[in-house]
Amino acid sequence: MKMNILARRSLLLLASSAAFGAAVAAPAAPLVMGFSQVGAESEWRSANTASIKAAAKQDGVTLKFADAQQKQENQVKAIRSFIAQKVDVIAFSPVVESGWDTVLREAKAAKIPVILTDRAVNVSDPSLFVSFIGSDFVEEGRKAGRWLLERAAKNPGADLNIVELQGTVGSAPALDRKKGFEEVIAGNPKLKISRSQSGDFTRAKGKEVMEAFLKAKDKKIDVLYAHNDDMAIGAIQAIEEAGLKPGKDILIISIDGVKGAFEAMLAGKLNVTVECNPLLGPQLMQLAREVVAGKTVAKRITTLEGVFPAEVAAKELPNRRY
Ligand code: GYE
Repeated sequence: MKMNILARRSLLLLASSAAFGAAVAAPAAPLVMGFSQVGAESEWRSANTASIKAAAKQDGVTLKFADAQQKQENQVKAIRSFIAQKVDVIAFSPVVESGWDTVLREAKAAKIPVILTDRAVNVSDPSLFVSFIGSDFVEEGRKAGRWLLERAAKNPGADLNIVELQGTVGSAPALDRKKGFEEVIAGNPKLKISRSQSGDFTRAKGKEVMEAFLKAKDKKIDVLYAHNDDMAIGAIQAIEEAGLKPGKDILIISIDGVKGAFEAMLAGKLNVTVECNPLLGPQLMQLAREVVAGKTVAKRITTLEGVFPAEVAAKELPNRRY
């Protein structure tokens, strides 16, 4: 791991100025971070990007930011270019979980520490990254499932047919949100997922896939579980266009807690959103400083999050920061 780059740099500067008889320390060079973002697929992602950029600015970190447009190959390219530029630290939000071993080994060989933000990776050697800062997606899925269990308990007897809009195939939040939800609803045999497909975390895809679910018409749909708010919002449009009432004819559960979800809840079209906090910037900058200074940091840093049913939407909307 790189040891205390900033201290080393200011020492060098101090030594060279001392040689000219000056006793003042020149300011330390700013920390340089290469950040590879997933893309701009959702409201959550835009808030996450804004948080990272603002925190870097506030903290005096030079940020090299690359948008991968939801493609792993673009992230690999960006990471390689950060290595070539010899940045102090690399941070990235991996679009999918697997396929990172090679490029992360290259970063390790170049002695550049890597921090994962938001999404996790599946690597054989955990020393390929120093820390992971982000949400517990399995727990978010469980929270969504628990809301439905409680709701179903108020209506004993009825079977509920659930359709699921998954996030990006192979991504940590899609895999984990599915797992957590399924684990909880397994507690009630009347709750069954009949269809499940990816909507890639976008509104447009969420709408398109929901249209296909509705067209199938083999079974009445009672519940939609969407892995993020944007897909739920897209699906709401599809449901309305099919002449049904979202939030009433079909119960809708989603995840993120973005403003758009609160507005949909106020309009009676969404029943609940599980919070996933995208404002990771300040924590990331602090962590990067500690890592570059050679401090031992926690391998896993989890963000704190709540659940917001429609009943509290009006009270909570003014407090929302994303
Ligand atoms: O839920 C979704 C976004 O990785 C937690 O990615 C993030 C997810 C978020 O596109 O809206």
